Amino acid sequence: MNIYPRIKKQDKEIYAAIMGEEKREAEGLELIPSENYVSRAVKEAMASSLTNKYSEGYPGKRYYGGQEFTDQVETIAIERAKKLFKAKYANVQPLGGANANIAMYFALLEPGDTVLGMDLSHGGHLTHGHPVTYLTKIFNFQRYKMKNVETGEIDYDDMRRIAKKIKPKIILAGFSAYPRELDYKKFVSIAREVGAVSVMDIAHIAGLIAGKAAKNPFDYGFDVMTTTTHKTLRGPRGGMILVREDEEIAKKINKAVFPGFQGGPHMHQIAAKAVSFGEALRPSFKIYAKQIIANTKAMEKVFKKQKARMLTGGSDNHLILLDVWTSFGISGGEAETLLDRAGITLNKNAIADDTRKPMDPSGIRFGTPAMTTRGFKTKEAARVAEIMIEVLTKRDDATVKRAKQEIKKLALSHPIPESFV
Ligand code: DSN
Repeated sequence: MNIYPRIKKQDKEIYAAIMGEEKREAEGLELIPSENYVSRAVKEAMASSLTNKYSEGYPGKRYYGGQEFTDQVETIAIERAKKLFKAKYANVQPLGGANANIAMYFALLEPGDTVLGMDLSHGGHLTHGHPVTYLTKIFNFQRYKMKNVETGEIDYDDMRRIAKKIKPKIILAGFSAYPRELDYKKFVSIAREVGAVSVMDIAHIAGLIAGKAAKNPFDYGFDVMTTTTHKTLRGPRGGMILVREDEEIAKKINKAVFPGFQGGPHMHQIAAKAVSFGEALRPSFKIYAKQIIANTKAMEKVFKKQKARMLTGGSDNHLILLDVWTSFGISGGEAETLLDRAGITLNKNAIADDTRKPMDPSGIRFGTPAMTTRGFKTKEAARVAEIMIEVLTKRDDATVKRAKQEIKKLALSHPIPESFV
């Protein structure tokens, strides 16, 4: 566990909350597939004096003086990002994934233009055009879906038909709750057929791509990738935009990020991104990325044996979407609360064609990036799945209590690592 002597001395309230979170993370099991644990080196960068500096602009072209070291930091982050993802251009300034997507839309579209993206209920993301976002006041979002929710196959014929009809300016791939790999070739060919820019939001699987455990959309001709840096990639909270090769697109994206949307970049975060990219460039990160998928497969096997309903029939990546309503007769919200009491943190999630409401849907979403960082292998991952099934099936206090004890033991015997090098 980390200690914070100065905060302890100076601010008891915040210290207590931070220590509460430290304990929660140490003793519980994090199964939210978009979360992870960063190294101490990444935390040190985030806590550095770089937080003091304003650096509007880009390396070599800033609006304020005193940029000798911030330029070094941002240039290193950019170069490492380019190498990790085989990109010609990288913008490491977006403050988060939503910011990255918003800047990308404004860089590539005029108001009223159309984007064709994955339906949220079939695995897409709020920023891919959900009506609750302000983006939909400015751009026109149309959706494609899965053809078969039991296999996860996307309806590419329908996507092509819609694309030809509506002539989108962007064809958007990517997801926050989809457990399969996409057919990148098909996306790119449809985008080229209708003259759209192909964009993949890799936020969830960036670490799998960087670790070469998943295909890189740039190898199939995608034009742009947006991402967060804090999920499978195991960096600090933040965003990034990558461009395969088009200089004009890269220029537009830089302009949209700053001055279009953001002010001064958060240089301490950018330094932390650079440190985490350095970690991801090491051979050990490939082993980590492969293990994430092996651990998901181990969990998948247990749920398959139980004949539980997984959306798309299972998973090829880091996450599983389980229909707990059909499989165990409880709602996603109830399952989330029950498992939380057993020390397992995950999230309720809508499933494709859900008959229940978004605030208490039929599914739960969970994954293996954080447990894999803790050193869990397939044996431990499978055991976690067995414990989940026991809790979801029996649901009595004694079972939950027993599960919590075992989860705590498992967690404490796999402490969150301080270093990955
Ligand atoms: N909140 C992230 C997730 O959990 O997938 C996406 O924004």
